[in-house]
Amino acid sequence: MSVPEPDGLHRRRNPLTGRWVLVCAQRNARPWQGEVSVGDAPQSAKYDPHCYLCPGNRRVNGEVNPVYDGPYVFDNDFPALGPAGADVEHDPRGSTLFSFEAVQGHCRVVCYSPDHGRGLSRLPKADIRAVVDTWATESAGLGQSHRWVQVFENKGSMMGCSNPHPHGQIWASGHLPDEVRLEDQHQREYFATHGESLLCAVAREEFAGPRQVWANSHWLVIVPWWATWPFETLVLPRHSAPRLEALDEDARDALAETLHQLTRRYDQLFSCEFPYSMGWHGAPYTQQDLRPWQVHAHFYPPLLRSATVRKFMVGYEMLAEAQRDLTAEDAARRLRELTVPI
Ligand code: H2U
Ligand code: ZN
Repeated sequence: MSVPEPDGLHRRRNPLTGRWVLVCAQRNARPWQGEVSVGDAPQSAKYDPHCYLCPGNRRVNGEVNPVYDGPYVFDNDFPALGPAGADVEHDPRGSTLFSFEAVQGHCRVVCYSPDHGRGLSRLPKADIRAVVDTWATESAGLGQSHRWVQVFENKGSMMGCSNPHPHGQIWASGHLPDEVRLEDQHQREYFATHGESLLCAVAREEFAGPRQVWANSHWLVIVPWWATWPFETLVLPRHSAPRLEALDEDARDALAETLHQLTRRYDQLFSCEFPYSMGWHGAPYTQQDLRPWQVHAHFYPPLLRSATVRKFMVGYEMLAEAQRDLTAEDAARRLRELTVPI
């Protein structure tokens, strides 16, 4: 049984990270005379001759993209991570105050489709499925030589996306990044105590509950109990699946349908190209025991009240803890009650 909405001011704990969020539902009614951001204009052209990512066009470094007809993946021309730097080793002698370690990694860019004007929310389901397959194949490939493979997308200029051509990124690294280290630790601790995967338990408890946005036989979309961003969602498998590449054909088709449902609902919510950062977390590649882990996607959209008014994670959030202005249950209900055109 899903836990109902608590009354009044309270804090909620995120069992994946151990962090807390302060929930002050009544604050969303406060007057707003601050920044009103300008939303992105929808891209209507299928092809833009000036786009670095369109098929057949020249990228910044001079390389020419092939005339691709499905997802297209290439090595990032400006990678944040590369082969191990010089001979910097983890050096505890550095000092306990100023320690450091060498990092090694590989960065790729994934163009979702040749169509410059169609992001995930506008792609047909078969094309979203092709993106799912690409994420899975790339993760498995990079996972052979990296401990962590981070698949993600920054959508919209509000989230720092550098180009409107629908695309995401993959950063693989030899180290386990901080956010994931926390999720790994908490999922393992939960499994050791309860003998069940934490996110399997969450999916079971939340199915058909007040925080559900959408479900099919394989997937569940919820505004998590511990959401910090106003319309944050978590995409969870309803059956055991530690990584994207473990998903069978049916689960991948069902995921394409789920992403179609979620991203279309997002666009409808404020009648705009809904911005977000999203990404996938699955079992780290050095992990022997995969049972604690469930693959899942986090969607972190910045918008609060309209296409132009965003939530700022500033003063209290930076200095004390996350705080949200509407409850997870309200956000879920608003997303759930939208109808999605076929
Ligand atoms: P973002 O929009 O999330 O920044 O992702 C775009 C990435 O694409 C960015 O990391 C890369 C940028 O380095 N890129 C290339 O590798 N080549 C190009 O010609 C343009 C952008
Ligand atoms: Zn383009």
